[in-house]
Amino acid sequence: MKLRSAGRTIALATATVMLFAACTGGGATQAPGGSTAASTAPGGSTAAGGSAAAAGPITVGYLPKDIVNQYFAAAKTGIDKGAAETGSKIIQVGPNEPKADLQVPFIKDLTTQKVNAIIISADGKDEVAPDLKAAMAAGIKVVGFDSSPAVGAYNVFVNQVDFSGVGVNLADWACELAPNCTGDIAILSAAATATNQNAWIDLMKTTLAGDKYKGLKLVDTVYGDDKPDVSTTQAQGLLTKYPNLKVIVAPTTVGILAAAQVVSQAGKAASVKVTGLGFPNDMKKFVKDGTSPVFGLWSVPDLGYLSYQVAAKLVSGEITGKEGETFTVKGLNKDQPYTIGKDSIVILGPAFRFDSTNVDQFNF
Ligand code: RAM
Repeated sequence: MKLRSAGRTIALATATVMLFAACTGGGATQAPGGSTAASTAPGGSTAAGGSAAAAGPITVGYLPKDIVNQYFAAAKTGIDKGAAETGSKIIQVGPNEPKADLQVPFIKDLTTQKVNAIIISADGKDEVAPDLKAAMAAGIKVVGFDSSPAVGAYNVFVNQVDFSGVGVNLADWACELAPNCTGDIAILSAAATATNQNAWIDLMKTTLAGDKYKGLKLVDTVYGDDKPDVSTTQAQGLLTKYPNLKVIVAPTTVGILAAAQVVSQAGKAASVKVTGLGFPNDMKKFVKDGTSPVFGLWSVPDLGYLSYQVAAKLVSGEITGKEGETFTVKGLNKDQPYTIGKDSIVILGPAFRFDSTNVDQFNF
C-alpha cells in the first residue's frame, strides 16, 4: 500500500491526533515490569464472533525491541487503551538495547508467568523463534507486531503497512529529493537483524532497479542500532565518506532524527537531504529548515491498539490466526473487517506522507 496523497492524509490526520489525545500521557518510557490497568483473573472468554470488549480481562506481556525507543512507548499507549477497555493487565518487559538474544530471557519469563498473550516486536526473527514456539506450545497466544518473528513463531503478525509499499515510498522519496533523481544515496538503518527494516530495504532495492531510478546510486547501508549515539556517528561517517551524497534514507524513527540533526548541524541541508520514517514532532523543524522535506510514518498508537485487540481475540477464541479469518476493531479501518492474510499477517494501513503542506497538523 502506498502512502496516501496529501489531501487524503490531512483528513486522516485529525483522527490520528484525536486518538493521541485520547490515549497518551505524553509517551513516557515505561520501566521494565511496569504495568497498567487493574489486574483481574486472566483468561476471560467470549462467544465466537463477540467483540474484544466482551472478551474480559487478560494478562498480556509486551516485549518491544527495546524499552528506550519512544516508538514503543507510543505503541504502548494504544496497547494500554485496549487494556483499559477490558481491565486487562499489561506487563512491559524488554532489553535496554535492540538485541534479539536479550529478548529471549524475557520470553522465557513471560512463559513461566503464564501470561495469556505476548505482543512482541522481534529484534531478530530466528533468534526469538524457539522460545516463542515454546510459549505457544504452553497455550500462550503470540502476536508479532512491527518487526516480525519467523513465520510459525507467532499466531498473528500485525504489520503496520504493506512491506512493498514502504519500499516503493523510500525509493520515491529519495528520487524526489535527489536533484533530477540522480546521485549517491545511502541507507542508515536500525539493527542489522531487524526484520522490518530489512524487508523495507530489500523492497526499496527492488524498486531502485526500475528505470525511473537509474540515476540513483545506492553507495552504502549502515546500521545505527536504533541508538541515537550510534546513529549519529554513522550519519557523520556517511557525510565524510561520500562527499557527493545527495540523500540519506533512514527507515527508522531513531535513525532519521539522528541523520537530520547531523546534516542540519553540519550546514549541509542545501546539498544533502534526509528521508525515511519518522515522527512528525521530531521532524517538523527539519522540514522547515529544508533538511527533510518529505518522510512518512503510520499511526503508532493505532498499531499498538490493533495488536492488543488481536491478542484479546486470539485469547477469547474469536480468531485463531488462520488465513482468511476476518474481524473488526471499532475505530480502526473505518470499522470495516480486517482479513488475516498469508503467513497470518494483518495489515494496519494506511501510513502518512509528511511534508510542508501537512506536517504541522500532526502532533505525535
Ligand atoms: C524505529 C524502530 C521500529 C520501526 C520504526 C519506523 O523506531 O526500528 O521498529 O518500525 O523505527
